[in-house]
Amino acid sequence: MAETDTSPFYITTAISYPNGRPHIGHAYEAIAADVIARFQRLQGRRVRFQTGTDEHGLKMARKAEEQGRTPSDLADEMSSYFRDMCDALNVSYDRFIRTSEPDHHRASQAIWQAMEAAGDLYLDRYEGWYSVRDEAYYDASELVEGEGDEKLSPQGTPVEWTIEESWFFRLSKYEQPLLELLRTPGFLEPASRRNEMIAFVEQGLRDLSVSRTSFDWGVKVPGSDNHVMYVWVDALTNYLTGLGYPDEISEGMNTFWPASLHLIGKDIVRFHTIYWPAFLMSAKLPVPQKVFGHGFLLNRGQKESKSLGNVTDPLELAERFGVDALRYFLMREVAFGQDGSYSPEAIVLRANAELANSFGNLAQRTLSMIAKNMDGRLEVNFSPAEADLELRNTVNDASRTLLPKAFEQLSFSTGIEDWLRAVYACNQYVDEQAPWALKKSDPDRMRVVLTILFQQLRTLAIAIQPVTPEKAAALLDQLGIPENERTYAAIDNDTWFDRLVASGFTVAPPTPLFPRLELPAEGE
Ligand code: ME8
Repeated sequence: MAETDTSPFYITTAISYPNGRPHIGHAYEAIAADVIARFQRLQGRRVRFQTGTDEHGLKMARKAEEQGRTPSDLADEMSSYFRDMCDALNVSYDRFIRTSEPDHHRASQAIWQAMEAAGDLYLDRYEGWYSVRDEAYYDASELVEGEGDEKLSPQGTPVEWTIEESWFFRLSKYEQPLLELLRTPGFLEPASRRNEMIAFVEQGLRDLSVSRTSFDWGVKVPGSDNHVMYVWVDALTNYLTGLGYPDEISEGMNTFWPASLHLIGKDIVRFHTIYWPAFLMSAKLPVPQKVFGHGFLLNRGQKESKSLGNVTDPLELAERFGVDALRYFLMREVAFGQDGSYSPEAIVLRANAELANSFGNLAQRTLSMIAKNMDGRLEVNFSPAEADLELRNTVNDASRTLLPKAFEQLSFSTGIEDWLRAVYACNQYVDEQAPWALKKSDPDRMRVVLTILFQQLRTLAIAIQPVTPEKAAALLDQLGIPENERTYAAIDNDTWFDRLVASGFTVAPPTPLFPRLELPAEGE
């Protein structure tokens, strides 16, 4: 057995623009990051997990103006919905950061000063295209034609011609180190996103405009009071703020920087794998170990938008189908890294087939038979038959080897499928052993069979905790497993069963874990 890796693990999501309420894409990213954070905790790692809201910039300022309110008022209201969403979805963040917070202004000014000290900032005039929706500068060569002669960004958003005095960052200086970084295996995943970034750097990097003078909703540039930082400079710095940067002896920085993983969507890979590492190199800080750009979630194959009227509130989905069913669906349905689609029907089909009818039913029938036919008392001191050992191997292999290996590689759907195969093996074992028939023909064997199943339920429940934390905990409670014995390493502990029995534990008649969901009515 390999020794447990207890090293620190720092994971972040993108921080969301609170210019509206959270949508399903935000929920998807928060849930995926939470699955990783919980998985790493169960592996024994010391985890720090940060998420939050990105509150500055022109996009926020304009939205607030449209609504006749201040940007800070808009941010206060909307940011609270993002935090509520995380709480409702059981997202176990350690810090929910808001970039309007004072410690974040201090950290952003500190990294600015470090870049200035490196000689990487100079004052000039910016003349070029800017997309407020993307909060991004684009070179004329990157633009595409929209309707009429309207120019659009490569993401299809409107751009406007901008001329203003601006501070510039010497991005061009970092071409070579960035190419080396982008070619480092594992730095940017999935690998399919790598070539695009390498091509972007290879065609030559222009220095980046990093301050604005035409509005003031942002972090002030030190020593240049009429400038606020370009929103991405401060936004990216959030990952340091949460660790106590710039305090020299900050425990957070010493322990958790460089980040183990920035989890983001595919549309903001350029900011995280080109601009961000360059800022860090300039400030003489280590670069993150990995950036993963996940795919987009579509509603029945379509992008959600107000004009199509198909925007879904993730909390409504969670309320209707259950938080864990939604989490399970999102992680199971889509190969992580690729785009995926969801619909109420697809959620119901998966949740019913895999959670209610397979895992839930396995727990329900095993525990009720133990409660009813064995007075809740488990069998001790038996020698397992070959079929029992085989089942135990299958379940252990899925839970201790296959699922963790897949989750380590962020292949959640594969890992869950491995786990599900072990659930199916248990159900097949129930059918083959037919404990209801053994009740009459061989009650001793019935007790062994049900006890073996009880033990497999424990392993399966421990393994799936990152995905369905609430339901897994509810099952582990019913199985009498103490909270401090639910890590992956605990699966191998061979004294747990004797201790449980010795404690006088009995199985109570179970409460169903996953109720069967109803298919939505036509047109929903
Ligand atoms: O980009 N499916 O904020 P944001 C999956 N503030 N993911 C999606 C998605 C979808 N349909 N739509 C958006 C920003 N996302 C910046 C980030 S980080 C220092 C600053 C993802 O609110 C998107 O890719 O537009 C991003 O990772 C996150 O949601 C927040 O998007």
